[in-house]
Amino acid sequence: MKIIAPASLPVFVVLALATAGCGSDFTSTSSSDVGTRPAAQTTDSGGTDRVVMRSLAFTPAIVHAKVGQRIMWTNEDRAPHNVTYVSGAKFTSSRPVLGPGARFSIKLTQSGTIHYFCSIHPWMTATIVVSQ
Ligand SMILES: [Cu+2]
Repeated sequence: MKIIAPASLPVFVVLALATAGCGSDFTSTSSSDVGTRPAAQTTDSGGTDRVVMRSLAFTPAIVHAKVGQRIMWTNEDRAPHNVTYVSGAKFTSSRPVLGPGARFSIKLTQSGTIHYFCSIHPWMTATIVVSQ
């Protein structure tokens, strides 16, 4: 069964604020996946960068993108996940539970560095670096 929630679903997870102070180690993971990947590999013709939730992690953990592009997350785990805003250019977090196979996307409207995490698994942190 697949349920598509309306984009207007107001999801503000207060927990994000409680853990926002622990962001200093955001860049310490998954360096093996970031440095060697050509920029074009994660960007399709529509200007969408894709991030997967897999093995209880966001991959890639750091995405470099441009204003106007979209980011799309796909849950490839058996566990539920979510995309919860922490800091940087504001976006509306996903609904609280993205089940296996579920997708969520946002459009990047301003430059800056976005930090987000999965509030179900708070160690799942990741970053989007948005440039003009
Ligand atoms: Cu999760």
